[in-house]
Amino acid sequence: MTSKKTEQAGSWDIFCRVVDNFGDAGVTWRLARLLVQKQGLHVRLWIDDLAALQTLVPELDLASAKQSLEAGRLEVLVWCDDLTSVDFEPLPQVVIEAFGCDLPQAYLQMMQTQLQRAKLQVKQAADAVKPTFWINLEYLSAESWVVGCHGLGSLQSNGLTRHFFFPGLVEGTGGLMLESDYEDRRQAFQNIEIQQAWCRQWRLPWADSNTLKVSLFAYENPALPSLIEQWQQLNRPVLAYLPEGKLLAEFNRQSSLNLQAGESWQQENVTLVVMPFLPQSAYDELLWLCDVNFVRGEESFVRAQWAGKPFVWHIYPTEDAAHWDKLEAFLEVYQPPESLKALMIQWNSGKLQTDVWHKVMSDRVALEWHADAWRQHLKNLGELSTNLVRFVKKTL
Ligand code: TRH
Repeated sequence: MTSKKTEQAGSWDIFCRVVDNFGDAGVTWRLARLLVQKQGLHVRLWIDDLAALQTLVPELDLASAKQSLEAGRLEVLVWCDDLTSVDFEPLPQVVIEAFGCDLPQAYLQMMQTQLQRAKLQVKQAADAVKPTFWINLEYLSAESWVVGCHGLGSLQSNGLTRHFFFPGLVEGTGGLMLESDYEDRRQAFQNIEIQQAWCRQWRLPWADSNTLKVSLFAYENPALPSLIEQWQQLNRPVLAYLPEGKLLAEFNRQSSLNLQAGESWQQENVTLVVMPFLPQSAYDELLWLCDVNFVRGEESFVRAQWAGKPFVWHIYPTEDAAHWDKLEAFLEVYQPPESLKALMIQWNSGKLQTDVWHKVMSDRVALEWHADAWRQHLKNLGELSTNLVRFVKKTL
């Protein structure tokens, strides 16, 4: 007979509140799948905005508050406000609170009761109840204080300990997430026929290496017209893939157009193709296809780094302007060639100098080399889901 304790082993909960956009859902979804597929765990992902996740994972059913995937090893549950209707039992081995999203009170109370029971049973160690291990998964930041805080435990007033786990770009952090088959997929995608088939599947034009291909995922940015003007000064075709969303809305406003997915806009050598928002599982291919990738937030920023291609990061802007410190910290560890550094800073400030793209293009070989070397560096940090499981085992 399976005891409750055996059922608990190897099962993790992840809680996610979507603040806005797709980063919170994107990170927790990727983590849930990695914990299932790479670490062999059972995972329940509790998310308060199923629609945000469904944009990334179209196979999810918006009408279903509880659905099962990966042969039952991954459950997606809607985290609703009325927690009395939700059954959390049994508590898992580990709970991940994503980005300080505040675990439900009822859940914390159960953890507290479980801890008290565990303390009473401590003498019969062999079959004692093991308290759920509580981790707060933090946002990615390259700031130097992160290394000092990664892995720390903080004793709460209710007697529970909350552990802080930081993804990161340097030694002493949790690293970044990466699927086991990523490198094989990336290599296979070098094949032109595979690229063309992928483009056909998503109804996107394919272009040969004479065309500069760019993916354009960013927040609203007044610098877009200037970027397009600078592309028009190049003596080669430019094809930009612009996903539906904030930057497209800005482009439509600026140009008094109403471009939709599937439509394109052309002026001189520059073509903008509006693409539907891809499922998360198809987004890497877009990054591999392009010569330069504009990315934003956290998740696409990480994927662009793994892609090993030059990229321009539009950082998530915060009201207190703390994002500038974070951008500076990233540039400090990433150490890109000066031209790319200038472009990233100018793109984030919404104003480009007239020759910034030309300078980037002149440094193209150095930029490609740098992006590839950085990818190798990231690999050496170890993969986040593996580091996370190791951290739990070590701390327990
Ligand atoms: O959507 P974002 O702006 O998310 C942001 C950040 O995560 C930010 O740190 C956080 O505080 C804020 O949300 C609340 O950008 P991000 O993080 O890149 O997430 C986008 C996700 O969408 C990522 O998983 C990649 C994916 N994506 C697709 O799946 N298909 C697409 O076509 C595109 C363009 C992106």
